[in-house]
Amino acid sequence: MRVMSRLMVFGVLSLAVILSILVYYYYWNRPPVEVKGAYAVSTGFSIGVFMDIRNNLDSTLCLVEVSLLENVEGARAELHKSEQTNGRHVMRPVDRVCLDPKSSLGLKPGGYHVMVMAPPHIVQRIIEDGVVRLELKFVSGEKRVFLIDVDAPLRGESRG
Ligand SMILES: [Cu+2]
Repeated sequence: MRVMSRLMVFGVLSLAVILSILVYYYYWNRPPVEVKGAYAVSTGFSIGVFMDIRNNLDSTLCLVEVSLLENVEGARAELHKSEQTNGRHVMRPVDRVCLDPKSSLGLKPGGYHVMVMAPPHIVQRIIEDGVVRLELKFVSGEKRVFLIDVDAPLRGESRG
């Protein structure tokens, strides 16, 4: 019995140590900027790219530039915001998207998004491997720059 209870104490202590290490890595050792759940939707004339961004810094973080990593001529990537204006769905380019300290933001249909624009045959070439590759440039409140590569798998096509 005494051996059993010693084993149990040892087990509980080991578990506590392992849990502390896990908590440390997940919460205190998080990367400054996290991008998750990226996906792309093609209309045939353009590609919308959507994702979740997390700012783990203690300062504001702004997405200031998006660029296509694929080696194709004649395509450009822009940051857009979709809005309802007089009951109509419109989108306009924005020069930055900012996140408060320790906050998340979803780039999603109907809101902020990345849009790749190109002639249809170039759009076809970009999506033929099923993935849209982007580089995102972030600048933090204390002027640190973060370059993050994102692979956005194609999630179907829609016309219009
Ligand atoms: Cu757009």
